Amino acid sequence: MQILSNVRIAGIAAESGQSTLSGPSVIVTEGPRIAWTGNAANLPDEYAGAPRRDLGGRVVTPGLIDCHTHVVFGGDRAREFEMRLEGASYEDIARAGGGILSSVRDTRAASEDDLLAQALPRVDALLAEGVTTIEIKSGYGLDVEAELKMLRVARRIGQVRPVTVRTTWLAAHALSPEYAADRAAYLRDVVMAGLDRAHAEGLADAVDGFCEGIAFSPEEMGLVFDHAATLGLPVKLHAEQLSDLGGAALAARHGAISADHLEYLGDDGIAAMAASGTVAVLLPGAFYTLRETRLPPVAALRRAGVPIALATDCNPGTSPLTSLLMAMNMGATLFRMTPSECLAGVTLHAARALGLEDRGAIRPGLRADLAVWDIAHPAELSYRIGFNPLHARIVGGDFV
Ligand code: DI6
Ligand code: FE
Repeated sequence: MQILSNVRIAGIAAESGQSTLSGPSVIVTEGPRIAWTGNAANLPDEYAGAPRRDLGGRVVTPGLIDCHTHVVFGGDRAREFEMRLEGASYEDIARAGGGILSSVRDTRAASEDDLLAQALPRVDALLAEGVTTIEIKSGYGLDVEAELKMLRVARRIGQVRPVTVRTTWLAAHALSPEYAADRAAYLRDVVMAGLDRAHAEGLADAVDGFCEGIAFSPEEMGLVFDHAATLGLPVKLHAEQLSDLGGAALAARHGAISADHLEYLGDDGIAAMAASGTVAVLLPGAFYTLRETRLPPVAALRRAGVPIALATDCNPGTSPLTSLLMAMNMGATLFRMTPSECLAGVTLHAARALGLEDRGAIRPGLRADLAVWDIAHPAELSYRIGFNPLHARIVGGDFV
């Protein structure tokens, strides 16, 4: 048991939606959970003897949650970035064997230890900004063994660093070259048979896919989701990133915990997501990198009461972003989300996007995953660009 004293707790006002800050408060943690929060004067006697740590009036938020990443992959795509700036199109690069398939080659060729060593600096950059939970997807293996390898590396990240890792099976990210002539066989032999293996080995917490003209159709993803349901696994979807195929509505029909990207989301998709409680995960790093101009329908999502989350989408092709604070800044500046929406987007709503009910807020009974900041007001987390005011990260009650 410990008492974190002299903290100011960042919250969100119910009526105005603006960020709020409590007066000097205490948070009592007991093991990995929050036991009590409130004004020091009301501290129950049972906690009075616990060791105290004075946090000097600093602002405390829930630990940040990056609910959409592809942080495990081999190699990088800096040369491709350079080629695009020299005039090559995405298609030119793909025809020359680059693009996503170059990441697949590098990921297949890497050992588990190599992939771990390559991913850790990216993970550490996220943790240095107060991230305490991270979702990690497969999707650069595109064969069963390489996909499983990616998720084993993801699990190892959660063992060697103080962070909760949630894993997602994303074999339906792209069609592997070996199956170019037989999509149905890819779905059967790699996506679904591999999912059975991942599930049996405890490697998959959820199932995702890329629903797009250049990837998989809603019909194909429906088959994958039906299979996920037989295993009791929650589903989510990369939907409406480059076009509107009705992916979000499909995901909502399957009770998806989230639909992600959503630049081309229309009213039907919004209504379907609102009805099913599916979280909208917006990914401004990919929007920025691809120099998209079509904005996700933030105002309509807000009106419909769809919870909005923000994530880095950290990946080597379209979002080489390892800063969740930067994603918050982009959520505000590019997408016109309010600072309090941005904060909810990387805490409470990000937890919901992962199906986690035990975190994302500061309340008795929830996990004591906290971030302590050297700021005067929570809006600063979205306002600053490229500045990291983290003072301390607390994971399961421990300062780390
Ligand atoms: N959406 C994207 O933008 C990336 N994946 C996805 O589902 C692209 C991944 C890559 O180019 O490596
Ligand atoms: Fe993604």
